[in-house]
Amino acid sequence: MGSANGDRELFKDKDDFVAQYREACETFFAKKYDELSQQERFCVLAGLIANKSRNLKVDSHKDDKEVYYFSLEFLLGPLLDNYLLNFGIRAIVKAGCAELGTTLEDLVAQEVDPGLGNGGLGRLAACFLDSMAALGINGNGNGMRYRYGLFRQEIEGGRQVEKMDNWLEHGFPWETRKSEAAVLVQFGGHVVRHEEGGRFWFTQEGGDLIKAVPYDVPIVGYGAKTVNNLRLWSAEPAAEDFDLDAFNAGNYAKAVKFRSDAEAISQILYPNDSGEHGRLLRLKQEYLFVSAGLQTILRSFENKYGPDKWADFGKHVSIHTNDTHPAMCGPELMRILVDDKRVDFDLAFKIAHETISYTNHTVMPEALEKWPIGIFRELLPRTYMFIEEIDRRYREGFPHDVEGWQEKLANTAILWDGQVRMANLSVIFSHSVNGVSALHTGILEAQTLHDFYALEPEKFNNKTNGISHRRFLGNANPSYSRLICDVIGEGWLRDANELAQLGRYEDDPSFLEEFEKAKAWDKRRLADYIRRTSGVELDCAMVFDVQVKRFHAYKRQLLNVFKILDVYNRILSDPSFDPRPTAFIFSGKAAQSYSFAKEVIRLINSVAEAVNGDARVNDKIRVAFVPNFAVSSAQLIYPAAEISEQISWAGSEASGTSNMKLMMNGAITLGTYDGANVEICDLVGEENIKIFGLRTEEVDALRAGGTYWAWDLYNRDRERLGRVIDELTDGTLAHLSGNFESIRDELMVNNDHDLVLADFYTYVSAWEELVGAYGDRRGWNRAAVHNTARSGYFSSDRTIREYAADIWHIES
Ligand code: 26V
Repeated sequence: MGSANGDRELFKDKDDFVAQYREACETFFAKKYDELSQQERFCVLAGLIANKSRNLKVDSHKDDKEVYYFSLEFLLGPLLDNYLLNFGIRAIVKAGCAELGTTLEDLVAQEVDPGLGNGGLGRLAACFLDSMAALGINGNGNGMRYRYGLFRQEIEGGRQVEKMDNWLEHGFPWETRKSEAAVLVQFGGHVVRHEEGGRFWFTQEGGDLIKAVPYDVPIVGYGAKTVNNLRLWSAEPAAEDFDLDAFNAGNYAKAVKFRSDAEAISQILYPNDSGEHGRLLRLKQEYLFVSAGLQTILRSFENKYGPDKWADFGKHVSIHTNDTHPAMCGPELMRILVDDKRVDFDLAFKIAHETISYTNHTVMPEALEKWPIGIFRELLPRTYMFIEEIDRRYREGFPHDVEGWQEKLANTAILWDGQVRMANLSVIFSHSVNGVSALHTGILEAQTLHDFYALEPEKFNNKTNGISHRRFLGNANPSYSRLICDVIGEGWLRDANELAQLGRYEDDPSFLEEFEKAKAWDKRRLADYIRRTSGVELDCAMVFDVQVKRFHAYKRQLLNVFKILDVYNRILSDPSFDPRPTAFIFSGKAAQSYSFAKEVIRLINSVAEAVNGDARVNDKIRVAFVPNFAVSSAQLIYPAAEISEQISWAGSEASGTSNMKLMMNGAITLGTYDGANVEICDLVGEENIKIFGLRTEEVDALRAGGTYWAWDLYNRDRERLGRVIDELTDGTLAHLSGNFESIRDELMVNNDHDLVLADFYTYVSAWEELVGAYGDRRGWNRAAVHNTARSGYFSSDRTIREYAADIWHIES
């Protein structure tokens, strides 16, 4: 792929690159290139590119309006290859590295993978940064610089073991510490009322002052016309409050406690799906990045437009809140405007409301964030007053002429039952609320947020998620990308809709053969990686059937395991059963405290051990669990996949994004009618996807009817389903580290909340039909290429264009 950046070139040619690279080695390490380790060489290369990025003047922002995307998570993944692609200098750098005697791939592999996010939500934020920069939007990220990212996962005796993620060990070459831009954030203390000449105001006195120090990462858009900024905050003590007495008494830990207390705030990333909220430190994180971000934005607005233009704030600034973690943006913006800028209360609310928008990412009731009022008020006494007053006015202004208004008010108030309900806080302070797929937005409107929707339907809109096609096809899949560029050129990297041109090649036998070769190369690459990381040997002639995502009951990795066990049993007991040889590949992390999810990981590894070591079946089926799922390993897995497992129960997965990444790489979806699977189905047509299982209405009806009974399903079929359930506890799978009583209990004692048994038969049949079709290689490859050709819609460029037009009201 050639030059995407036109006149803004970093290196004239390969020789210029080599000369600059050699020179940078001497400047950075005072050593010659040849004397450096590969890790050091990577550092110099990344530092060189990062420096150039920082010094690039922003060439064009299509609109003056600034967007700030507030997110507690930005799951960036490795950056070097992405920068090279966006600058259009991959070919030059690759050739230069070869001349220097190394491969670019090897240098790229040295980069740490910053895991500053849990999964889909954090990766979405990173994709949005890429797209905002590509589209010339003045869009910046605001988040947290965690000292330790999401834990590193190792597997011991089949079990997940969590290890510290010391991602800053070798430094992070893309960031710059901006000490001069630090701001103070106040926690605790008490509120004092002041009055003078009939005017009154409040101050927050005492408590702790924390210094928030920003680290900036330049975000270069495709073509390098736009450089935006990701600002990540780190917490430090506001002053060196060294405890001299303690020090003199030899109590060194106490002497420096002020420092560790402050730094604790940005020390770790919280897992999002363990129900571990209610932690004071998490609330501090949420407030710190909100307050520090807002203070900075207001300061720069004041510098640009003057001290009395606050009424225009919403015309020039949009603040987007990624889920409810930044929900304090509303009351905190009001607090700063009212207390520091002396803006009138009503105007301050109007400004906040005009500026702020909110994306909801889940309808799972246990996932909706709530904080005890007591904790909240004690930590943030002044900000809380704004919540309380807005809640009071909301109640007062609530229409009393609708039937059942008391219940509707109870559902939508911010404060209830001793808690601050963050979703309601977000909705009330925002001018726009969106869901992340058509189905999900429908559920928000009809159920989760229905009482809000009935009051203000125009506030609600859908923005189906998207992914960076540049990273997840361009960077991740060089073999297929090259093939695509050969036939339709490079335009698709800028405009993913151009992938539709691949439609012309769906019936071209030589193109389909080339596709199969590219896929074979990707499968080999993944098989090598799997051998190195898990010791499992895969046969690349097998179908690669992939389920990679966080482990959660609703995502039903367990259903997939049940299918594998059923296939295993049937191969053994029925000589006529001869399914297409398949490699089942899993990867993903479970939250530390989520024991059910961790047991499912152990189950997969136990099944892997049983199956892979059983010569009666292991030429038919193999199972691999790839440890430590992260953006970098994901980029090896997606390209090699042939079946994309998207099997959450209908109505549970808000959107999913691995479904899009896999589809784009030519995998066929085997999925329920859930999240964005519905839209994938619409785009590719029913003959190019395999949909199975209960629909949302059926799930609702089954639950509402109260007639679902797991034991009935068990008793009805002791041969297949019953046998699989028994195998959880009869010793069949106990060799690695014991039986699986708790999983069996979840199904048979808790009556199978996630409907694994209910969807079992339709799922296994759907899988059999799908792999049955694999024998027709031409037909399969046709469907795979068709999936890629229709995947342009899922570029996050499209998603961001929609946010820009409908929510932020800017030109892109
Ligand atoms: C959190 C929790 C916490 C308590 C236990 C149950 C539970 C279930 C789900 C979650 C997820 C929280 C928010 C989140 O990460 N949502 C994900 O956002 C992605 C980007 O929009 C989307 O593709 C995923 O479908 C959605 O789960």
